[in-house]
Amino acid sequence: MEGALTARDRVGIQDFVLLDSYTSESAFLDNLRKRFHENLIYTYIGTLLVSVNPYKELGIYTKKQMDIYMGVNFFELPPHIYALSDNAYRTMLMENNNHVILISGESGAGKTESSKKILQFYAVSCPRTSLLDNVRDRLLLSNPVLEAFGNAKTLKNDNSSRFGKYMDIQFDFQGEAVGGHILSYLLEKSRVVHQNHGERNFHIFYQLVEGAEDGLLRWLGLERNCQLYRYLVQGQCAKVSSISDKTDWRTVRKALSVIEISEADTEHLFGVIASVLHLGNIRFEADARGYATLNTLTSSVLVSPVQLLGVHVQVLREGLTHRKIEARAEEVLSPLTAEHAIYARDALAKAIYGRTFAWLVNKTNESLANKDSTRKTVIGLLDIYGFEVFHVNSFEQFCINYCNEKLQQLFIQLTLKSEQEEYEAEGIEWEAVPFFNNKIICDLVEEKHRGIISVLDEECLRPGEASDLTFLEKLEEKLGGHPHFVTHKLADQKTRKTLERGDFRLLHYAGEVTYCVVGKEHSSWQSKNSIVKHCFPSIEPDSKKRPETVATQFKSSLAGLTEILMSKEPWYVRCLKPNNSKQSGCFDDVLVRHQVKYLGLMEHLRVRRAGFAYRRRFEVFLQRYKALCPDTWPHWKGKPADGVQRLVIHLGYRPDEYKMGRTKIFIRHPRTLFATEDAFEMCKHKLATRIQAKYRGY
Ligand code: AOV
Ligand code: MG
Repeated sequence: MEGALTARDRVGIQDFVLLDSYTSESAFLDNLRKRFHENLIYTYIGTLLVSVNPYKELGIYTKKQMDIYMGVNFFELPPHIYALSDNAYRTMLMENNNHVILISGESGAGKTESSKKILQFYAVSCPRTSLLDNVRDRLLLSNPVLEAFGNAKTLKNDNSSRFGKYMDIQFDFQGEAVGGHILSYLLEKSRVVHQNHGERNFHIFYQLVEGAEDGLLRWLGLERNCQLYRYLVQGQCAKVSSISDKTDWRTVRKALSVIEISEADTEHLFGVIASVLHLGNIRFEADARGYATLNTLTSSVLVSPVQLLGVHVQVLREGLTHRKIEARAEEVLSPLTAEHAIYARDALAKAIYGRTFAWLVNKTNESLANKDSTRKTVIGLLDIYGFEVFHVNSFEQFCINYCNEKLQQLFIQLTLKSEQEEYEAEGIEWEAVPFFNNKIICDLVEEKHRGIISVLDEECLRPGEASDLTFLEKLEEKLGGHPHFVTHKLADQKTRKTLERGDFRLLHYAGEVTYCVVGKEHSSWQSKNSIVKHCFPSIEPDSKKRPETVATQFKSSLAGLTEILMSKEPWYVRCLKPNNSKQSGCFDDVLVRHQVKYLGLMEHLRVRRAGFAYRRRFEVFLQRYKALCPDTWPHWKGKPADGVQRLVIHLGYRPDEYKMGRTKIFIRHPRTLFATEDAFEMCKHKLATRIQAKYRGY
């Protein structure tokens, strides 16, 4: 019928690899947009999953949907996060190895939601023995707990992750989820004491004040009114329409008991949280010499934190108004000015909160730990804070965006670089696909002796002499010539956008960000406070070691993370944000095009399209499928490559479907492998029936 749309016209295609004009960005975008308006938020590029945040509930995450996707070949059903989860899971079982699902995208693109859907899929759909039901509940409920303490409303996202999270889900040989382990990365602690306009502190504070039972509030010395606490109102948006703090409080309470945090520990936990709120309300006055004192009114404010933290009132008073100086093996107390006392108070609040978060992650891990020592395979889930640019960007954004650079670098390494290098190494004819390698930006940040972090470290070792401005000067001196680095002096020449004196700008893979260095001294050192030591003796860092800056610690923890990720077989979910107003049904072409570009999706598609979806070493391939060909069964005596050749000819592979490399066979489409896998299953089944029949015959 003329004018009628075919299904393909209407809903687009579900794998970009099949797109006719696969090099055209506009065609790519058209397909995404078409699907988005049909509520089809998932599209593949081969086995990579592209997801566009729908900003509305779609009803595609039901138990029924999970069942549909469980155990079905990847390309037989419409694209779904469950299909990817299931594929990773079955490959893990089949090959008995570890996998990792890397979820990336900018702030608000849907990473955390994706990771929750994946976890739910594993916890709900995998085989189960009634024995371990509680493990699955704990896995699921670890989420609301860590989100309450580690997520907050920002301008980009009402539930923004303010820490990086890597979680291993452990499976036994039968494929049952039997345990988990969480690693957390750099929590944005500054939020505890300061929030920008339109942002909130961590959810838990509001949940506590809004949701806690009257008795608990009284015991904590709190009133049911967020407006009374300075740490809660700086962003002027204590209430958020999309969030119900009361309901969330109940969920968190239940979750805390499911992950077996005792009543006593829970009490202590809320005691610490409440004491942070009390600390925030402490005010200082200057005495005649300008030194900080606590006025009488404030002294009564000290009562609650003193009780809740279990420190002596004099210790807290001194801790807030004095600084300890070590002089000739002696400790001397030196008084602080009123202004510095505020820094001391805020540093204490941040440190307490940070340690509490670390404690909570530890507790959660104890509860998720699998005590059985048999070997497990794992699927790792990486959900970090996404790339973000605000009006004012500080040290925290610098760390977050650096983390995103590292993840992009890993993606490039694994999919674009090593993939192409492998074809070359294996002697497979290949036309190189050019791509932007962001290694240059990673180096700019982390390179030894000349990267930004290294300059920051140097400056931090010169207390007293160094300042924000000398730091900037050093950066200018060392990095002035770098194409991705701009300062005030250089701004005009490079981008023609002016910069404030105390700022520098990085040209990140995902866009330009201007960072403000003012106040960096206060965010770059680990605080060493005796009160914190007293409250959290077990997780206090070793004081004998040379102190490291937060940035250096973060750099090494990211290096550790990269190693973990590299040791596993990767799967990718690339999340896209359709608009900047958190709205459903609105697809902003310019915004999405920008993300498609910087995420390297076009390049990925080109490599995928021209390349091979599947590859295995000859030995491994032969070992698995040798029963399918009389020539190779039960043993192949010749070279493995020849055996594989014999095998695939017998299976009827077309010549354009596969290539023989030097050590591996490369298969173009997954469907070829699926057909082989199906044949293998049939063959196994037949063999088993034959053996059974023989057995019965005796
Ligand atoms: P993020 O994790 O990528 O941002 P989230 O996963 O928190 O982003 O998603 C932001 C919001 O978008 C969620 O709170 C949901 O309201 C909505 N959303 C995302 N994915 C879906 C989906 N599949 N279905 C329905 N709604 C969705 V950040 O942590 O800020 O980097 O740092
Ligand atoms: Mg998130």
